[in-house]
Amino acid sequence: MAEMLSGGDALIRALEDEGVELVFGYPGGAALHIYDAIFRQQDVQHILVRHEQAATHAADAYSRSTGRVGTVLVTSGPGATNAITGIATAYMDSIPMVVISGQVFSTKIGEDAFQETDMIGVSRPIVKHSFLVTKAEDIPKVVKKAYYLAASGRPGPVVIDVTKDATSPHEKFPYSYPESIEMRSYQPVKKGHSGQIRKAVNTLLGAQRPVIYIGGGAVLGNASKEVRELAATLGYPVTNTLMGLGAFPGSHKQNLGMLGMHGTYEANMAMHHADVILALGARFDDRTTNNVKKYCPDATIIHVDIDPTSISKTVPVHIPIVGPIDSVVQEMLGVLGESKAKTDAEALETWWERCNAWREQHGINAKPNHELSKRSLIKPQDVVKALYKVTGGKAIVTSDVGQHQMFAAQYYLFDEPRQWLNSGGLGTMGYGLPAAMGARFAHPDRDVACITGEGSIQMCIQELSTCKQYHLPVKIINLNNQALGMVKQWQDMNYEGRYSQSLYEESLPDFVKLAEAYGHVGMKVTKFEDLEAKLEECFAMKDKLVFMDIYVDPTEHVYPMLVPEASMRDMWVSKTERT
Ligand SMILES: Cc1ncc(C[n+]2csc(CCOP(=O)(O)OP(=O)(O)O)c2C)c(N)n1
Ligand SMILES: [Mg+2]
Repeated sequence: MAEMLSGGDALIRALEDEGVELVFGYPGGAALHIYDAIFRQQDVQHILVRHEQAATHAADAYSRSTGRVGTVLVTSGPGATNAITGIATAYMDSIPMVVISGQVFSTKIGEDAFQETDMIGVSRPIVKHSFLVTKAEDIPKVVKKAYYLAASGRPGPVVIDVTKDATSPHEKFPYSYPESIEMRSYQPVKKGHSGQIRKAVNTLLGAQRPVIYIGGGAVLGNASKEVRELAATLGYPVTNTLMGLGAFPGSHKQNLGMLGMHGTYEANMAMHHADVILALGARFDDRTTNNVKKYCPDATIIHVDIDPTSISKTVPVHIPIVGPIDSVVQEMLGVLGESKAKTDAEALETWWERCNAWREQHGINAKPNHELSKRSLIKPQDVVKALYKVTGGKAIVTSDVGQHQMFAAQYYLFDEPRQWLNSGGLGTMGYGLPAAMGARFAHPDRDVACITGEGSIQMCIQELSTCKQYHLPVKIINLNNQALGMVKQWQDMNYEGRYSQSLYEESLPDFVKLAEAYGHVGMKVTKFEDLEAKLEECFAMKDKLVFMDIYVDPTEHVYPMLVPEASMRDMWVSKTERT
């Protein structure tokens, strides 16, 4: 006979049956029956954060670093609205997540009850789907559907808003968890169109100046192995988006590096001059295309994506293929294996000569202006390079948003997918520290470093307390330029150096003391000579959270930088040189 459970107990049991190990959350009135159910069991562990935004980022990073669905639990009203930024962050980067929010009694909805917010309405544009649950017996089916929707097709966040009466301990129902779920109106594509795949392979084989352009979809779709095999088979240049870093190894000689706004010179030049572009799980976001009217004028574009609405959304595509990247690329490899035609070796050699010339001309390591560190202030680029060296390139790296983020993406070479965790689409300052927590929960044996800025870290700094409670020895690498550096860079370049609200005067906290106040270790670094040794010391403290406050050159800019509204070959490559 089925066990009789209350809605609160059923919710937690359903999470357990779904295989959920960790829930990041924060309690409150409307969610208290659920929290009582958590207290009475051992299987689902709840992590108490210090702000609901952090719960969403931690769950998001748990998901990004493992491929599993992250889970969040918050109360109604302010708990739910505090989670909104994290839901939007996950939505923009297609991260599978389930957010359970408490809601006022179903009888009170619409009465402006205490802590009532229309969570379904507020979150509507930033969720893949949402459910309002007012009856306990609906809980198991809704949970099953929510996890299926979050993880399948193009992944994304799903909200389950549960009224307090639906979780009442006084009303019980016979519990059973569905084994599978059928949704007639929702059928994600499982396989690409074979005719289109053959057409794409023929186009690829005929290419003279090809580029393989890899996006976050290749990471999310676990297609890294297939993508590597395809790149090896074809021998074509590869570029990754910010979200695609690690899907193809950063240190591989075929990798031209990241493309886009702060992409490498060689990647952006290769894209602009390409005659065939194979986009794999990349969505032609404006940070990677620049002006779409001037985008890659000679290219025939092949676009593989799980989401049909991503095709030709911003840039018209010639050969669309809707399907999972791993299976489509597998099929491409099969067609390539059987094909009598070969790649054009001569054309490819000429093309590689051009790509390599671009690399030598303005490539990321062509003229390291940060060599200057040795004589004066530490250059931020050098910090990332030193971090790469000290961690052997193996750390899971989270980041925030700003110059430090771009330096991290440019100089830490990610060889594995799910190693780089960052808010690409929404660009959420405050993501880095809670993301490091989520990653460390998922990977207790790995080094987790958060490359941040003194602006971003202050947006979720309270999580230092969560790190204390759960003994999370993450390493915070604060590139302290004493400014909202990226804002300041734009003001330098476009507003004649009028630093409107991008400086803090003398108000920054002493981060070393701050870390100590939370029970952690703080270290300040101001000299280049000390940098590597201090980083070694930091990572040697295996069981301690270390906050490294590293003073970097406040005048440094991130380059290359695409010239606004121009094509991909139009870049600033230094403060004074434009292509
Ligand atoms: C929540 C949020 N607010 C505002 C911005 C706009 N913004 C982008 S970068 C940046 C400055 C970041 O400063 P800091 O974290 O110190 O990094 P830096 O650029 O100095 O390395 C700002 C304000 C944002 N991305 N996110
Ligand atoms: Mg800063």
